[in-house]
Amino acid sequence: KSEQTYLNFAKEVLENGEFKADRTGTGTYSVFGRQQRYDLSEGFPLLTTKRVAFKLIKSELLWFLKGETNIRYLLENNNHIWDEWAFKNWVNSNEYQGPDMSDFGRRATQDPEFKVLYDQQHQIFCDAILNDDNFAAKYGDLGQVYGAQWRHWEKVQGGFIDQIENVVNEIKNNPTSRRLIVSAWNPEAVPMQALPPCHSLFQFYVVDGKLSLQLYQRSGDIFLGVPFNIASYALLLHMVAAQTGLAVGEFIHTFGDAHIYANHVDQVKEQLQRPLQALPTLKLNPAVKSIFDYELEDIEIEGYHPAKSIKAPVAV
Ligand code: UFP
Repeated sequence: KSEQTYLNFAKEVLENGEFKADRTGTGTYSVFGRQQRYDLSEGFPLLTTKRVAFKLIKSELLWFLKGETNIRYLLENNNHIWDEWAFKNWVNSNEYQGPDMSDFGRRATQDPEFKVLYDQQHQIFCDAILNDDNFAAKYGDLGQVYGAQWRHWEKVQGGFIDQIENVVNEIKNNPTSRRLIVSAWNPEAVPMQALPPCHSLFQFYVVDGKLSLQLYQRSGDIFLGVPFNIASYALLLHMVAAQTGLAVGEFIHTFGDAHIYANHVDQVKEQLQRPLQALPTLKLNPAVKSIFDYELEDIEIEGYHPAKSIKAPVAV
């Protein structure tokens, strides 16, 4: 049922989405203002109609929760989802001596000769981040991304706010609160950000011993981004529930601009044809006593038997 909720949403956007130009120049079918509810007691909402790389979701979420903003941790775990943002800072710096990498995202998908050059430079970049501390400090740090906003929000008068620690304590001590909010949206930072937070804000809710989480996502790429985002926040909800002694309730996914890129339409149609499998279950190590102490091996997904992945170009 959970997965059908996502598929129905994708189908509705294919049918009713308005064609809308977008920042990336790709074009999208888009709707504004939608909401899906996933009851986590039905199983863990990791799609089975295509393989979703849970390993990457896990290491990215732990990276956020550690308050890390340097991609080195991700690279150590073979996670390359944030590379482009850091790579861009390097190739735009005057220390960069290699071939011209301007507009590398688009050119790497369109020009096979350029792709070879890009892959080489990308490899050099990753090796340097992993092996050279100074290089990593200079070019691996993404600054104002989720890890910083969640764990050390900079106060105007100096000092920092740890929103995750605060919200976990509030859930324990004051579960009826209507102020259980973590915000990543900082209007002061937005003009400096290459990617202003897609997950602008989330709120927790406790009733009947169950914890629910609602996310407001300002912009969602339904085919590539959203399956990741659902699993990531469902995982966060499980972890916070485990650390506050609550059962899992619902993950409620609320959208601003929800869109299917024009070059994902065939892939979405293919996915809609596929049969559903039973959802997997999530196992968290019960010995972990703090939301900040989870490591990769403490988080496991069981009974995941997805159909094969479906390739699609990422809009950059
Ligand atoms: N996007 C997601 N989920 C994410 C993420 C990005 O769907 O977690 F980081 C997509 C939404 C949009 C693009 O297609 O990336 C961001 O572009 P913009 O800032 O123009 O909304």
